[in-house]
Amino acid sequence: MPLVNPFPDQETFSVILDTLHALWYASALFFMPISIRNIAIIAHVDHGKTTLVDQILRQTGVFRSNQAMVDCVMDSMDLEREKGITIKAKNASVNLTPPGGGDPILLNIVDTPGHADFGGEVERIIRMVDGALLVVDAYEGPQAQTKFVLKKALAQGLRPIVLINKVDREHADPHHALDQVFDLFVSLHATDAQLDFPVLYGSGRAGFMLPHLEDCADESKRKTGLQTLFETIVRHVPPPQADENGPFQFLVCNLGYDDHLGRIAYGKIMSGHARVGETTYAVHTDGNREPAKLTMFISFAGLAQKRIEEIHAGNIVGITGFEEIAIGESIVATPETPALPFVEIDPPTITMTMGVNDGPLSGREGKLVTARNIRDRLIRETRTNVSLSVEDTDSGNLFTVKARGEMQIAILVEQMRREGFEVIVSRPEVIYRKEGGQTLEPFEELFVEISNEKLGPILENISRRKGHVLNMEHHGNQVTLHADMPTRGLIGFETDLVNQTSGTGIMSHAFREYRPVAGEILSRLTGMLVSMENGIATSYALDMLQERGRLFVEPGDPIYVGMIVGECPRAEDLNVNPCKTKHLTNMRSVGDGKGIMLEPPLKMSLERAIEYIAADEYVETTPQSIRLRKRVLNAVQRKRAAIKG
Ligand SMILES: Nc1nc2c(ncn2[C@@H]2O[C@H](COP(=O)(O)OP(=O)(O)OP(=O)(O)O)[C@@H](O)[C@H]2O)c(=O)[nH]1
Ligand SMILES: [Mg+2]
Repeated sequence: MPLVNPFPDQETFSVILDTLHALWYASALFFMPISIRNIAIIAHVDHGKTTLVDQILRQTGVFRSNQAMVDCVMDSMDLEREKGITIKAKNASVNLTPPGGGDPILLNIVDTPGHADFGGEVERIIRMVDGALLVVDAYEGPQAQTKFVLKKALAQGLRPIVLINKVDREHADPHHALDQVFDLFVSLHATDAQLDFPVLYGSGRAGFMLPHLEDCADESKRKTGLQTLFETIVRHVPPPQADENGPFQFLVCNLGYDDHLGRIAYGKIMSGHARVGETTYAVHTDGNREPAKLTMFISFAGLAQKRIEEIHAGNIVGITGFEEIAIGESIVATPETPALPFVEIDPPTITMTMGVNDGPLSGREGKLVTARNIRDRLIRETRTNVSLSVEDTDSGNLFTVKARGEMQIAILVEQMRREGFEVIVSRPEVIYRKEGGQTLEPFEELFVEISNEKLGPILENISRRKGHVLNMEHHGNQVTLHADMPTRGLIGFETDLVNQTSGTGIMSHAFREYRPVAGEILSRLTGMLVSMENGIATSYALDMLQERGRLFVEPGDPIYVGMIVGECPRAEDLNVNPCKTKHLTNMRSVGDGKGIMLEPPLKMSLERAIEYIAADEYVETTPQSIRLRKRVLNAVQRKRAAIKG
């Protein structure tokens, strides 16, 4: 009989240890006296926010020091992991020991996304915190989104702590980065108190932040880790200005959904306290008040969430009981308690059409294909994604989606593909405005970082897109361009930048303001190879077609009339037959495909495809495929439609 080993193997042992540790940590947070600090971590994309949060979690005991932990543990969505970026803001809580000892302090941390398209997340998160860590890459210095998030933080009256991060990077210039940060504070009209910001230098990845740059080279100082940061937070960030004895007022800053709990409203208790079972009132944007019983409270404990019975002013928690609540709305004690002020966030700047896949291959791969499915999904998205809006169109099969940028749309469509949706998507267009008889369009601030030898072609590209270079800074072999460009010109610019610099150029942009329209911008300069047959692509046909341009399909791909199979250098489209087989010709067949060398097809990412297509085209997306097609599939009808305009 096999002996039962009373000692678990190493892996099981490790799981038991982790579980015990998590329970211990959660109970420590649960019973401790409540002294609170609420902070947001804000920065430009990739400047190291989520990596820093990893180290905060480690160094405050949420994870055991030797416990295995994935990098950027807060980036928990599949797409966040794959793309290596944060898309949604997320909360965590840790326990800090105050500098002079005493009761622990609860630190609520909100990690925010740095990509401009997800700026809406930052705007609403900023309202529930009392302090911010502004993370700046010591090599890149402040970038477009640094300015955006700092502006929002300063406007909210926060006094950020500046972290000059990644000092370990080659060619990092922390002093220069700090100078630029200071100038940025000044240009954003920071108050004297805000200008007097504390600065720490360090590396989030290596897990240290120190008050003097020289200390970063000192091994013994580095060993103090994030201790100085924790002390600075406790000293510099004020406890929440919330009145425990006032009437209950809760500001909804984020929404979640759980299959068992229903809708969860996350936010901050601005005043008062509440117990589970009490009846409170949701004050909706239209002024309507809806009563409901508070069914559950959720507080954060490390990365986990804990049920609690009572909530108090100043804390950040989740509340269940209100199904129809929206971000920016309040939950208050009585029908008379005033609602908290609703803060408008920046408007969407681009619009596109999304709708039912009406192509001949529709329904082969996706399960969710009807207008009803798509509409419900889009409406659901707008409830948690405040910077997105959806409108019906005259056609019941198409919807207008408004967003901050094409990346935001691409992420939504990518999520939908994974959930089993099939949709067609148009090219994004900017949202114009009429003011005093004049048409205005959105302009953005653009930062581009390229090597010197690419300067000529990039400058030419910027000017073709009606951009104006405001500043050019050479450092070593690199040059940083600061420009001003219509959002319209920015669509497709990133693809060009990647192509023109072989992937080495980086860019960032952020909305600036609406201004009079800048004039015509020529978009794609090439025409398309459009199929005039239904069938399967053959190597024989593709071999002939590749003489005419760059192909997007490969032998065996299903093809339909009106589908785009490649790009040709001429400006006009060319109707082609990619399904032609040899026996249709007079040549003797020796097996189709033998001896044929085809260039690998150009496979576009969803994001790239969306900005690549022209106004009379769609991207067709299904769980397995991304295809490009003409809006009007039939060639004759297409020609007629083009003539009609
Ligand atoms: N050299 C160096 N690299 C770092 C450091 N901290 C983070 N990184 C790297 O920078 C990249 C981006 O880090 P993230 O933590 O995802 O940045 P983020 O600010 O959260 O990015 P978004 O949420 O997408 O805006 C990753 O490849 C990290 O490994 C650091 O201190 N030094
Ligand atoms: Mg991140």
